[in-house]
Amino acid sequence: MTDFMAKPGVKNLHKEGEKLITTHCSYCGMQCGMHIRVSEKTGKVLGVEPRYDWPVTNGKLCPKGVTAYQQIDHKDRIKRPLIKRNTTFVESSWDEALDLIADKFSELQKKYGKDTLSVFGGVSMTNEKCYLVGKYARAALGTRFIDYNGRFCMSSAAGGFLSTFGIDRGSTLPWTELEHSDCFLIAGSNTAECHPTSIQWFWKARDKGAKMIVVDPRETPTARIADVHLDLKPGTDSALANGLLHLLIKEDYVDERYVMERCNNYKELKASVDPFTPVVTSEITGVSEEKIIQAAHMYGKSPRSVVMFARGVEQQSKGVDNVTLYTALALVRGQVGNFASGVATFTGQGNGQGGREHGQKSDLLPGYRKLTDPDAVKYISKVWGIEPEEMPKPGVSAFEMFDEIQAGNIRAMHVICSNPAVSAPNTEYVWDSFKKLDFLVVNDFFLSETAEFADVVLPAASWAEDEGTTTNLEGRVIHIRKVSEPLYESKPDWVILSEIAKRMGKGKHFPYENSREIFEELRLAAKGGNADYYGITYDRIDQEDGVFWPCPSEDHPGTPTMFKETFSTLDGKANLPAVTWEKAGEIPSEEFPHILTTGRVVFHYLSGNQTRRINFLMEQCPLPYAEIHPELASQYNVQNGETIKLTTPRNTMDLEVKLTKAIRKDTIFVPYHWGKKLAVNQLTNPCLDPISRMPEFKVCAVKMEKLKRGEG
Ligand SMILES: Nc1nc2c(c(=O)[nH]1)N[C@H]1C(S)=C(S)[C@@H](COP(=O)(O)OP(=O)(O)OC[C@H]3O[C@@H](n4cnc5c(=O)[nH]c(N)nc54)[C@H](O)[C@@H]3O)O[C@H]1N2
Ligand SMILES: Nc1nc2c(c(=O)[nH]1)N[C@H]1C(S)=C(S)[C@@H](COP(=O)(O)OP(=O)(O)OC[C@H]3O[C@@H](n4cnc5c(=O)[nH]c(N)nc54)[C@H](O)[C@@H]3O)O[C@H]1N2
Ligand code: SF4
Ligand SMILES: [Mo]
Repeated sequence: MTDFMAKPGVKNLHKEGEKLITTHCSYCGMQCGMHIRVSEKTGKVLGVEPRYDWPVTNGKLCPKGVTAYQQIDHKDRIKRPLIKRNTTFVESSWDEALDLIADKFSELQKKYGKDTLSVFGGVSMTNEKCYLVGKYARAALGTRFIDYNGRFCMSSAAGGFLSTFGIDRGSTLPWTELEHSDCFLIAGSNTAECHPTSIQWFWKARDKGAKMIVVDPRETPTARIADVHLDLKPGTDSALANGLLHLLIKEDYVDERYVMERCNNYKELKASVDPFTPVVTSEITGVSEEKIIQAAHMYGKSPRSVVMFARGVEQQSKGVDNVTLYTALALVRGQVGNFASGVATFTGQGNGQGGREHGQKSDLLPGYRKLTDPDAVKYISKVWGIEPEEMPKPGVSAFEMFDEIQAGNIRAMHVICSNPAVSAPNTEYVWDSFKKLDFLVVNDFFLSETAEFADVVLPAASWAEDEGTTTNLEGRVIHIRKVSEPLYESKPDWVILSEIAKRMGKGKHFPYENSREIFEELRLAAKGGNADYYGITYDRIDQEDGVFWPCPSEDHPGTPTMFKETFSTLDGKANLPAVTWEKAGEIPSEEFPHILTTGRVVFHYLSGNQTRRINFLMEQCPLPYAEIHPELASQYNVQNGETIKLTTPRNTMDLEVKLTKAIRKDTIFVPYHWGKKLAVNQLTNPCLDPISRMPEFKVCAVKMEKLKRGEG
């Protein structure tokens, strides 16, 4: 991580002839504060300066954040709309591209019905844009098929929080309190690489004696700084969490009064964790009994602990169970709603929190209202000016839309801000689905692997070329400022969607002049909902360093700490889980004897369509590789740097070997930021969690073979 901490007294970062525009990074949920340097004369973006006075990140930026501005005036930007003629893209005017889309969409709907169209959204966009994507699908296109990339990201956390707390806000406490915590239990999060600017808070706390327990099959840079590293077998988190709960109960660490007053289902939880003795837990998870016991005592003794987790526990076919069980650790200790303690998931994408609250999900309407709730439908229809009967019914989850394509039920798709050709599991199936479509439209600023399949590609403005809000991993709504005018002929996504709506005869529902008008409508749509933004305004955000939702009125201070007195369930109590451990969707067999898990490196972001274009980041990490323990490698006589073939029941790919002792001997790790033949998602298992419909990116069975020289 690059440390830009200013020397005391250094305030003025201005340089002659430049202005600094204060905004936030485009990438992860940390949403680090930054200033973008812009030429006063030409309006050109010149660079970045840290923002020391942003309370969440204090001027820190990671290697992606430092170079994020280089996307803006990048040579690879899509400059004009592209229409595919025969097999090559030809530049067109906006009118021609938009007319073609509206004609094609109308023709297909006339032939096959409204639901033949589908929308695949994403949450690297502002709240305003995410809100409008949902409205576009339902009020302009009139289709029930809309879902988004957060289904691959936050859906298991959402499912777990909804069932436990009755509301889905990623963190129950503000990040600025973390320095006062005594213990962090971090499961399936490689914080040091994926939310690097959080690490400063752990260090501050550790300077005062705080403990850290990390649960990960790899000794990541995060696990390396832990007091205890629980190196579990992928896919065994619910056994581990049950085992820790077992010990907390047995060793008298439960806050009985809190549990009686504030939780349901404790008796059932007690019964269901009973079989998970250290012996049994160790047998299932592969973690030594000693370490499990040590961790339980360390956590149990701490008066202010925070349980934190991320995709390592969530991207599993039992992801929701995992989330509810890890959350229960905090509840039985009576620490949710208290100072410097609680539960947090590390929100992945920049607007992974806000983007899931306002209607991009197949079953949700703005304000986290349920599409199956007639009152919610009535309310939102009124805000949108449509008849309740016009509101489409719930559709299906992101990956299941590809099944609908295969079945012929979906014939056109509009992908806005996602690259599922790289990031969805079992990519071969996804590629085949894209080929089966009659019509594919993609909004992006760089030609992605998904855009290559498209019939029309629309050049979206980048994050720096439009104003709006995002909601960071704490639940704090923040202000993204416009740094420059949209370059070339690009347009903000909300303008593009409004233009298509107009051509579909629905222009009256999309009358916006700017993002602020959309935010005003969003506030109203979210008013009284589960995720209430009604009291939040752009001015308040600027004056108060962001505002935490729920914030029901302009005189409400916002809610940095959740659940101080009550939970958001019907009876105000948190629901403890009582779920046992079940095997992953696919486990090692004679034919596929090892476990494959996938994830990230600090230098790349998601499908890599943005970071693979930044020279500095590519120099640091140009290609994917397979992390393997030397003992496993020796069984195959494989040396560091040699090439192996990995095969799962779905596909096969070649990868360079990186030997490391920082991984379990039964597990192979591959980062997923590359496309086509370099995409590890060729191998992954699309098995879904029954509740969240989250694919199991973190566990599948794999076979490895050594390639001879010249092969591969
Ligand atoms: N550098 C970088 N930062 C990012 C992103 C990025 O692409 N690059 N993406 C952002 C987004 S959208 C997201 S969602 C987050 C993701 O942030 P993280 O979830 O922290 O990242 P991952 O690498 O996917 O997975 C985290 C860890 O889970 C471990 N793991 C694998 N299987 C298991 C298991 O069965 N149990 C447990 N307990 N752990 C397991 C892996 O070894 C890995 O270290 O990062 C955000 N920040
Ligand atoms: N194997 C494996 N697969 C995974 C994961 C894993 O851990 N392992 N993690 C999953 C997770 S957590 C996630 S979040 C997904 C992410 O998967 P994707 O949704 O594919 O992620 P991105 O690469 O962010 O794709 C966003 C695309 O939109 C573009 N874009 C960025 N901002 C904007 C904008 O404002 N407007 C428009 N129109 N376009 C924009 C970018 O250039 C990029 O092409 O991947 C999932 N896939
Ligand atoms: S990628 Fe995340 S941690 Fe890195 S600078 Fe951007 S917001 Fe901050
Ligand atoms: Mo994510």
